[in-house]
Amino acid sequence: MISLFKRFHVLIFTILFVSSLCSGTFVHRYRFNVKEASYRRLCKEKKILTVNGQFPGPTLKVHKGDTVIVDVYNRGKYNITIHWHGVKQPRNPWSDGPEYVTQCPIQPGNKFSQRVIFSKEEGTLWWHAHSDWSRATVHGAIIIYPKQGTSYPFPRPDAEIPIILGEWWKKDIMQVYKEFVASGGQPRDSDAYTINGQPGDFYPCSKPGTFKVKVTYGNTYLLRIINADMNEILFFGVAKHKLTVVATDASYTKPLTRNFIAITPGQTMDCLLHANQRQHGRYYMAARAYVNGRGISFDNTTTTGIIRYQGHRGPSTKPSLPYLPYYNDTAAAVNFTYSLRSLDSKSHPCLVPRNISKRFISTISVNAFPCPNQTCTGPNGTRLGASMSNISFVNPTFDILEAYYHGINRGVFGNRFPSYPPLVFNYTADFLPLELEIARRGTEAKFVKYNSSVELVLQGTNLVAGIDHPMHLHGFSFYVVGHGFGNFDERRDPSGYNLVDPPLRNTIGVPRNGWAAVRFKADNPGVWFMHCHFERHLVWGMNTVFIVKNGRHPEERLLPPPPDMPPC
Ligand SMILES: *[C@@H]1O[C@H](CO)[C@@H](O)[C@H](O)[C@H]1NC(C)=O
Ligand SMILES: *[C@@H]1O[C@H](CO)[C@@H](O)[C@H](O)[C@H]1NC(C)=O
Ligand SMILES: *[C@@H]1O[C@H](CO)[C@@H](O)[C@H](O)[C@H]1NC(C)=O
Ligand SMILES: *[C@@H]1O[C@H](CO)[C@@H](O)[C@H](O)[C@H]1NC(C)=O
Ligand SMILES: *[C@@H]1O[C@H](CO)[C@@H](O)[C@H](O)[C@H]1NC(C)=O
Ligand SMILES: *[C@@H]1O[C@H](CO)[C@@H](O)[C@H](O)[C@H]1NC(C)=O
Ligand SMILES: *[C@@H]1O[C@H](CO)[C@@H](O)[C@H](O)[C@H]1NC(C)=O
Ligand SMILES: *[C@@H]1O[C@H](CO)[C@@H](O)[C@H](O)[C@H]1NC(C)=O
Ligand SMILES: *[C@@H]1O[C@H](CO)[C@@H](O)[C@H](O)[C@H]1NC(C)=O
Ligand SMILES: *[C@@H]1O[C@H](CO)[C@@H](O)[C@H](O)[C@H]1NC(C)=O
Ligand SMILES: [Cu+2]
Repeated sequence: MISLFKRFHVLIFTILFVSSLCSGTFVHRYRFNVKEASYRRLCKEKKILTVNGQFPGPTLKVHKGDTVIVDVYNRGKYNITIHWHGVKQPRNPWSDGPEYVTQCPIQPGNKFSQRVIFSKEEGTLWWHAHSDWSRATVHGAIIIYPKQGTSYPFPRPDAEIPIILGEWWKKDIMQVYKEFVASGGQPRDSDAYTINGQPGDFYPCSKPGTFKVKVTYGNTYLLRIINADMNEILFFGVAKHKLTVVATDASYTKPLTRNFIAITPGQTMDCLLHANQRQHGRYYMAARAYVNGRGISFDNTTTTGIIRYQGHRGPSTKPSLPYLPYYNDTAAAVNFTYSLRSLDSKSHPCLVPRNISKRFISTISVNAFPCPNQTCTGPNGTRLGASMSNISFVNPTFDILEAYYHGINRGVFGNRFPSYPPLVFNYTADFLPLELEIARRGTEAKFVKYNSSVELVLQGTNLVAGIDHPMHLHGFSFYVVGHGFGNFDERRDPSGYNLVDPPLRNTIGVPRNGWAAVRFKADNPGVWFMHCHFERHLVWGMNTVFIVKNGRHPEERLLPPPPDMPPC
């Protein structure tokens, strides 16, 4: 099976099998050496930060409910942290990773052993750096198989094909990041998108490296698709083949068969592909951006890989390209995303909270701050920013989790993140007063009672420029119970919610000019980051922190910190 994946041959890395440790059991121990390695793409050799010299990085393979330990060694020159995206880490935010939220970064030369506790997740997730812009190249797949003795809730696929979608800059990523922050404007667009680290046939010098996979007529393949790119939502499809989505964000869905998918940064999707083309030829898989925002520049290129049927001889026939919607086709993106449903079977029930203890409404906005002498490259010389509920999140210099745990909050964070937007206005009006574009800068958390059933409505605004936002929550998956265009109406809209089989996700694309409502049970004590998964918006401050308080029983309380928390 593995031999099918030509490019994945090289992904061999150290796994030490250890069976137990005094404070619990774990299955695997992985070693992550974060270090530079040389890669040639787009005709140019450059040094990138990697894990174990691999790009994309090594795949973690576990079974549902396993615990693994990853020893992260920082052999690079920058501070780094690693996040296990979508892994809920019950009671263990200590290993979650976002810098200055749950830990101080691992400084060059240092090491941190992270305990990654899997619980309900089953399917595909991923891990990535959660400090500056390192995640552009520091990321990899996490595959979570059903528990031994159980099986997929769909016919067993003949093989699996990981598809990691990424974004590549010719320039050094730290340079791109520094210029972006210094300019106050939009970041430089990437030069390519990638499939498993390769741009594909439509970019210069890229043809020999194009990701290729052989399939056999009649077989079914499980595509484990991860959007690891930095700043764009993507459409993805395979020419002349349909994709049947069976899981999103490591939770099973009712099968949804479509010609293409839309996937935001942070999201993962398991799709079945039936190799049913009699013509034993070659077919492109392709991805390109979905962007709907006025005057927003973006990388408008297309990345491709090739599916080749076994028995096909010679490279003579030109593969065909899949149909993908136009770059600004919001109807196509929203239709796809909000057609997904939880599997909701006996063995995989949908446990959406039907009653809620608390509804929070939060506006998500791009902002424009004054800039000395209007020398920034934001609109009219402003400095661009972003916010949730008009608070533009500022990273503290010491992590919130340790400050909270040790009761030394003061000067690190406040508890004044509002439950409702501080100002009610027509969020989705085409033109908004310029004075509303300035947010307040701060580090404010929202405290939540243990076991409460939380509803969070994320309301997009058109301040500066409206655009879709992929909002991600750490420590939980949430049920996406509703969405709509315009302004959320608290009296009317909840009656339209799906409280039967909404999809369970960790990242949801909130549509431009609209809102999305999610629900989760706050049964995981800890400090949990919430943020837009567009890296530029994260840097600008479209973030907040939920602090779920301890419950009464010992098993409802935070685990103690590991002995080797990185110091600040
Ligand atoms: C992006 O590329 C498509 C297809 O080549 C083209 O139709 C479209 O005009 C381009 N859009 C922008 C904003 O460059
Ligand atoms: C998409 O962009 C085209 C121009 O490239 C424009 O004519 C069209 O109105 C846009 N569609 C939407 C839904 O914004
Ligand atoms: C959503 O897309 C599907 C498949 O293309 C189509 O059949 C359906 O009519 C669309 N629904 C809406 C509301 O546009
Ligand atoms: C939800 O709340 C209503 C009214 O407070 C109550 O009658 C109902 O039993 C609750 N349902 C559940 C599932 O807790
Ligand atoms: C802004 O411009 C004034 C006048 O040209 C100049 O004196 C001042 O140093 C500038 N300030 C900054 C921060 O560049
Ligand atoms: C830039 O300035 C012009 C003219 O005052 C104004 O119409 C426009 O809305 C401003 N744009 C932003 C984003 O501030
Ligand atoms: C908000 O703005 C939109 C777009 O301009 C408009 O259609 C709508 O009527 C406005 N809503 C209210 C309540 O003013
Ligand atoms: C956000 O807060 C700032 C500072 O208090 C204020 O100037 C601005 O109008 C507020 N904007 C919104 C949309 O609430
Ligand atoms: C939390 O909920 C669980 C299951 O619903 C229950 O067993 C437990 O007692 C609750 N704990 C608290 C502190 O409410
Ligand atoms: C690296 O992290 C340490 C500890 O938080 C901090 O003091 C230092 O400024 C960081 N270095 C950079 C380049 O951000
Ligand atoms: Cu965003």
